[in-house]
Amino acid sequence: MPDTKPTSAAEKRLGNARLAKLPASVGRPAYDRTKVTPGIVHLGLGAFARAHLGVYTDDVLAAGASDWGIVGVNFRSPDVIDALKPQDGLYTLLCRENGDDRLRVIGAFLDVLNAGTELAAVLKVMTKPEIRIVTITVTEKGYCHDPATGRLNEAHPMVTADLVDPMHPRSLPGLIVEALRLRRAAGVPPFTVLSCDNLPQNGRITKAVVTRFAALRDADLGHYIADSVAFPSSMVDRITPATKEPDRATVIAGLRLTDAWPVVAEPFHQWVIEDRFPSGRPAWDKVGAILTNDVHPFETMKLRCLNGAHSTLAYLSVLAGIETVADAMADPQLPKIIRHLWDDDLIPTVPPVPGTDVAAYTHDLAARFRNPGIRHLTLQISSDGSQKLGPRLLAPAIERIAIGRAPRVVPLTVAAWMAFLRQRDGSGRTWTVADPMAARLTAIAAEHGDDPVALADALFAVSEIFPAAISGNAPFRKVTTQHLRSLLVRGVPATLTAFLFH
Ligand code: CS2
Repeated sequence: MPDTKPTSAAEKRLGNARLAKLPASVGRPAYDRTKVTPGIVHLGLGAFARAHLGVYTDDVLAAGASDWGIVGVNFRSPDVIDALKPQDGLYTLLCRENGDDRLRVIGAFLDVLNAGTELAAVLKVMTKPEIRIVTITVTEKGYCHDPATGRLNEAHPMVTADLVDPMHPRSLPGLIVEALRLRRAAGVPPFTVLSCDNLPQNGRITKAVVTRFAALRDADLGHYIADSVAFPSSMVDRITPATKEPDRATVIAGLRLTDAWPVVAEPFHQWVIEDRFPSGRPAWDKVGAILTNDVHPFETMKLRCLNGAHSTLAYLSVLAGIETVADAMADPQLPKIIRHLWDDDLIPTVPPVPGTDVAAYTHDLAARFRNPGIRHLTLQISSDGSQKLGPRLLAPAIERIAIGRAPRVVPLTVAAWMAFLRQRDGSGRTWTVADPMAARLTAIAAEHGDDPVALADALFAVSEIFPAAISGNAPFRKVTTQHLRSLLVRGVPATLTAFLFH
């Protein structure tokens, strides 16, 4: 939220003391918060974790498990800490569907800390025996990995800095390793590390970056972590657009109190978790989560069908001046493109998913994308394409290519992403690329400007994004370059018309 300035003393602020006086229509913690003790440290206090992990855990606490409260830790931005600390960690979930707004105050976060300014306190809490799980939502780029290989990027500036000064970590792997080292030194068993980010086999990637960082720091510590720490994978899902000022106004009107940073989400939520928690876990399965031995089919379905469609809609929409996913779904052509993406490129790559018909799942996704109550900005989803394209779209494209089937829509998405990197369209509209590789990618786009062949060639050469199976595939490159030329010369609607009537 841009506007988290301290509220005036006269303003009534959400907090423990005011919970009992909330209007009857507002949901609230159905348990005594003073009796709850922390069992989880959560890293990354973005809106998603508060609308997902926070809500599932609030339900668990309401069911009576009082030893699974959460301590929330943010890495850099102090804004969310400044917003939630004066509210005793409380915030409101605004759940929206078709004009139906429901408000619920979530109590699962008992405290919030800033790893940048309160590192000693963060490490102290992470070392306590009662903390049995560390959950993570830091987005794809927070793992400091190389998206093309899933391994630690050892040249990442935060990784190199943390290796020089490992007791004052700033990166995710650095912080987890230091906390595990301190626990070991104190004779405290390790916590389980649960990634809740949109990465394929997110537990395996987390284990890879954490153990590699530990090994670079100290080989023995690397072996200890590899052998004794569990890194289950999980698939997470809930569409959670960034909170905007009108959302906050709706919440304040409903609460008759100020909430500096509520979160907005759709009603749908899903969580599939690999059930590997040597030190125990909350009964998330009793409140709707699926605990399983194998997350892979679920995560493949979600990451490809939901997130892949999101990214496709995002790049084409930003180029076409369409602001939200719901608006994109009202476009005459974009929903047809997404249907082709699902039917031709993605659904055939999804393994059988227990209890789920994947085609029906995509029809439900289309309905979720149309939800008019959710103003999910296409520019928000366009961020971090260098991290997102691989797992969402290039991986299924590679699988299709391997069995001799040319992906149809993925080259169009890649072309749209390439055009998007120019940060402008033909009519003078501009936008900003947000991506950890933005400087390099936008420099390439600026250098090769309006020459689609040179632009595509230069971008396909970025091996951190494009594995050889894509960049070395002549038909994929050719079709992508044709789409790129069309997008630059004719624009989005004419390109989509040509695509659909081809
Ligand atoms: C989106 C996701 O911003 C994005 O890249 O695709 O945040 C998406 O909304 C969530 O994964 C839904 O569960």
